[in-house]
Amino acid sequence: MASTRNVGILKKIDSSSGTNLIKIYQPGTLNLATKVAEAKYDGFIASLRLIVKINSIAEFVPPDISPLDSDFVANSKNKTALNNAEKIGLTILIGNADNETPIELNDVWLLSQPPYYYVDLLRLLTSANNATVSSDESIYLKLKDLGKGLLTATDMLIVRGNVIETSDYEVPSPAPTFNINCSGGTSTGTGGSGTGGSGTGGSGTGGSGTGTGTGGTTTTPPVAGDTSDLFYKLGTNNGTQAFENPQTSGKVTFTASGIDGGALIYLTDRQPGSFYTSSNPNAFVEFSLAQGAIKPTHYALKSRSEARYYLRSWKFQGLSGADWVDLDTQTNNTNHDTPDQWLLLPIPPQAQYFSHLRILQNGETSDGYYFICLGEMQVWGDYQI
Ligand SMILES: [Ca+2]
Repeated sequence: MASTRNVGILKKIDSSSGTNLIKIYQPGTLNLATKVAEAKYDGFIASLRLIVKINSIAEFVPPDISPLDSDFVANSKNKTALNNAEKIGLTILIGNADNETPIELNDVWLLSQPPYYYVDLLRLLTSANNATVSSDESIYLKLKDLGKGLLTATDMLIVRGNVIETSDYEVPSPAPTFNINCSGGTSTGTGGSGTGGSGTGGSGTGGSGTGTGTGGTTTTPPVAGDTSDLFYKLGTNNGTQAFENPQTSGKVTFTASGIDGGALIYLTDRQPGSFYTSSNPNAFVEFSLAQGAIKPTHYALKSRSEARYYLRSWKFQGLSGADWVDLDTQTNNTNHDTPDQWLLLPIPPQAQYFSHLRILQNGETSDGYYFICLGEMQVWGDYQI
């Protein structure tokens, strides 16, 4: 759909202008704040007036025309007065991309008629009610010395106009922004209600009481292995399709410091399995999101389907600019001690979204060496595209 906008022309011409070409309008060059760089505009000049304040030359004296003068005589007197008047020439020109030198369209004489008067420049461009200026055209003015010099410090011309600009350029729709809640489950509670008991007996009196409860929706922490994590939601397109490993579809890309066993794709396949890096100090497994970023709240690591070489010391980090930021640090965490065992880890509140995160191992495994052995990884948080 074509876009339309109204823009104003306002240009001051003074003694500094000399006989230079003065560009007063080119479509799409005004109102930079609303300009779309890719768009080409056509301009329909609705009004274009020149305010003339000239007092450096002799004031124009209108001819003495009698009501008895015939039209011929009156015209003749006017012509003579204008011819004899002191004046400054003004030329209006139009140029386009194919012509380095703009072409002169019309001239007008500027007189001294204090305090000021108007010249309708639109009439110099067209006989129609508006002048069309194509996207590759520009309108110029140029002063001309007619024997009495040019503008001096006490003179001023002001160009004022209004233009309706249109463009066939379609402003692209902004990228869809959506938010996937990968922050665990939500539960809606219903309040209980109770009525107090009453009773009589002996010398006792029955108790009485009422109870009401209010229901509410709460976000519950994720459970390792659940389906509220980012990788599962990416894999199911936020629950709209059957799960496909997000590494297969390219929604997330994993890399590692080295691979000695299994494949990175096993880390998001929702299946038991065994992957391990090569045994190098500071081994890492990192992933980057093809779209969007997450402000993580939790992550989970599942041990591989074979015993030994459990993770003990590591950092979970997010890439901020060129720096890795520690989101969680574990030192000699001995929770992993059997195959296929999940470990859920909370992350302190973060202000930043990350699209590139990693596990960096900074100590030996349970059995020495520096393998990172994992069966699956998960991350939760606020994910936005
Ligand atoms: Ca797996």
